[in-house]
Amino acid sequence: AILVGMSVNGKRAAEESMSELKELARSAGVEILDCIVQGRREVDPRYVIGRGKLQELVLRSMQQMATMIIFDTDLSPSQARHIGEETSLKIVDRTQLILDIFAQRAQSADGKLQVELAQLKYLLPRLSARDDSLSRLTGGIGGRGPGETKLEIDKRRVRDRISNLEKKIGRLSGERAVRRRQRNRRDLPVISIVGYTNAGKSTLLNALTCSEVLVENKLFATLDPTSRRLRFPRDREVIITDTVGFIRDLPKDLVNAFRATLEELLDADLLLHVVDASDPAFPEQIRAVETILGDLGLLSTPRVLVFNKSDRADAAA
Ligand SMILES: Nc1nc2c(ncn2[C@@H]2O[C@H](COP(=O)(O)OP(=O)(O)OP(=O)(O)O)[C@@H](O)[C@H]2O)c(=O)[nH]1
Ligand SMILES: [Mg+2]
Repeated sequence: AILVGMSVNGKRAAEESMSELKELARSAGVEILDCIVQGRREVDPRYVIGRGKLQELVLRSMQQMATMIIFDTDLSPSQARHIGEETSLKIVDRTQLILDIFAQRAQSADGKLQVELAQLKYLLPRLSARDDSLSRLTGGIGGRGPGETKLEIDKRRVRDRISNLEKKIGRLSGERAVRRRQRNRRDLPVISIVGYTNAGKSTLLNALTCSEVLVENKLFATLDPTSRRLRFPRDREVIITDTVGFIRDLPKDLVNAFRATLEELLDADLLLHVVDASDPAFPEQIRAVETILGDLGLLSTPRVLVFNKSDRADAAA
């Protein structure tokens, strides 16, 4: 794939964003052939990077045998369509890439349901955008039923599946609430580990509780929350929970889909916010995590910042 970024907010921001996109691509198992950051005063409404630049990009992709272009911005349904029409390459945006990683990682039944819901929600408006001219043509007849087009059927199927998934996830969140209440009755304090993806949350859980949950140098290694008991020397016991990592501009459908698992955080008596101190972008990452915590209504929970990877922090500075 060729990665394409835009620097509308200055060069530094674009470069940091591009290095994160590289990490995302790597985590998704995509081979990166080239990275391009284009300086533009504003986003081209139709082709994002401008038509001339896009044609240049198509040439370059042929030389490098790339089959995919990954945009570091989110493409509107119509931009994706226009760019797709102009090239014969697979066009992927940042949200799609994140959804793809989640889909590859989802292990548990719960995780799979939640990812599928987010993917379908992303897909739905894109089905209708492509269908634009078609629905205008067929709409006038006022016919449904036998005259229904394939795309309309597809759309209806997707919608049915979405409401089906939402019901299942709703039940799930009910079950989790019951489980949490039982746990709370046992009156053990709950500590939740939160933080930017790849900051070292699972590593911390393992270190504190001598467990062996999956640790990987990839983004979004953890999707499903894991709880462990931690006994302090003087017989005090707490429950400690590892959660899915956050990222800047986390797709909203994904946050909503993962609400069931993120609700676990509501019970936390203390949040450990793990920070990768060796990443030059860590201040932005702290802010991104705090924004998401705010969206989840968690800013009143006591929080401790944990600066991790301090062993590498000096090398980075
Ligand atoms: N150098 C260094 N590496 C660390 C440290 N802590 C964790 N890592 C590495 O950082 C990578 C990510 O660690 P994880 O524990 O999987 O991170 P996470 O926050 O759980 O990540 P996600 O679940 O993907 O969001 C792994 O390769 C760890 O070995 C540390 O203190 N120093
Ligand atoms: Mg993890």
